[in-house]
Amino acid sequence: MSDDPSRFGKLHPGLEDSQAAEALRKEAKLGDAGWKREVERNLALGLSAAPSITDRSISTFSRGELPHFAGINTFLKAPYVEDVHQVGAYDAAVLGIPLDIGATYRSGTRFGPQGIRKISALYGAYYFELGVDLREQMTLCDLGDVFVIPANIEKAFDQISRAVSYVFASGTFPIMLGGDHSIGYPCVRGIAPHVNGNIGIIHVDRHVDTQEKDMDERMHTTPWFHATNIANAPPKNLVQFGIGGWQVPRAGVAVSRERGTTIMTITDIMEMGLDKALDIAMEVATDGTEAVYLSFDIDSVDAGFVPGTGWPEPGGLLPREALHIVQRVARETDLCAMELVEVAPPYDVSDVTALLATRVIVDVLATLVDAGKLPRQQPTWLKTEPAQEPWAL
Ligand SMILES: [Mn+2]
Repeated sequence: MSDDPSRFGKLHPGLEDSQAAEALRKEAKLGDAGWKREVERNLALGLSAAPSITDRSISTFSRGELPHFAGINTFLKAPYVEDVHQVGAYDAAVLGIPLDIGATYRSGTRFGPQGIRKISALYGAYYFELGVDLREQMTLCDLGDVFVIPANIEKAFDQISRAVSYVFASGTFPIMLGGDHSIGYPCVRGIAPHVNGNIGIIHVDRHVDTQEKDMDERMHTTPWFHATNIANAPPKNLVQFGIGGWQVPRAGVAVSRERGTTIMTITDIMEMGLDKALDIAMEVATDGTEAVYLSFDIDSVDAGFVPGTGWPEPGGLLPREALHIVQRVARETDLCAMELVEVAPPYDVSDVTALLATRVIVDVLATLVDAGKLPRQQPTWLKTEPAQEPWAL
């Protein structure tokens, strides 16, 4: 951290309006109260350091961000909030949903939340490009994982909807770590009763996931059939972005056609350009809706970048395109929650899949802060009364 934020060196005249120059100006304005609080806490809980250590902000036991390789990892080393009743005190909350019995090929996403948390320790709270410091500008917690029922997907769905409903009704921005994509349906089911108006869904994926059943059950190939049966999550506001390849089942295509969901393939995106395609996608998801739900399947990215996933499909998005997509969605829509699904650590290599998943999430958070949407204000459409259980659908 610089000692004197008024000191600026000379920039190349051609770069004065660059993102990097703006990032330097933004960094100078960031405070460090959050960092100071963290150091104070680390020293109080973890003992002051050995006398030979000059930097007296270091503690004996690692209790905060540093060292990055140490510690018991929550997401981004955010505080673990064991008492779920306290979640409303935070602007955003991470909850793991370690469910993979909806997988129809490789399982392993039950370890997704752990895998994402583990590699998220690589990151601090500061994002240079947007000049955002999450530690200084918002509050984030990790609620741990939902108790899913590993031998019964419908009971697992009931648990997931109940968990998401509770967090959402508290006014906190929920971030769900999957888990396979079957969780998309119970997540939207948990949110829908708390939105006074319609929800649009932006679904970034290689697969449509719109068939009614797969092998006689609701699986990770079926979430949007069921989610768009919810009265205030209509199919006309479901946009499916990045679809293509040889793993799009015809049963799902027929449903998308009949219901009029909006599918945009990678070729569509290439031909019209990513920004134009995104303009259309956001127009579909926001048309007549109050809030937007972001479902990001990590397999939307080209299989070469995300080996740790259940149904890898070549020809998908580049990582930087994926980050551009979620940043624009976070900035330009009224995003109410997000899920990051299909990270399967047993198939991952050097944690690269989990690392990209982490990036997608922290880029959303940083953008929400940069756009003035976090810290959270109580949305006008939020209904905080408990949802009715059992769930109707
Ligand atoms: Mn997929």
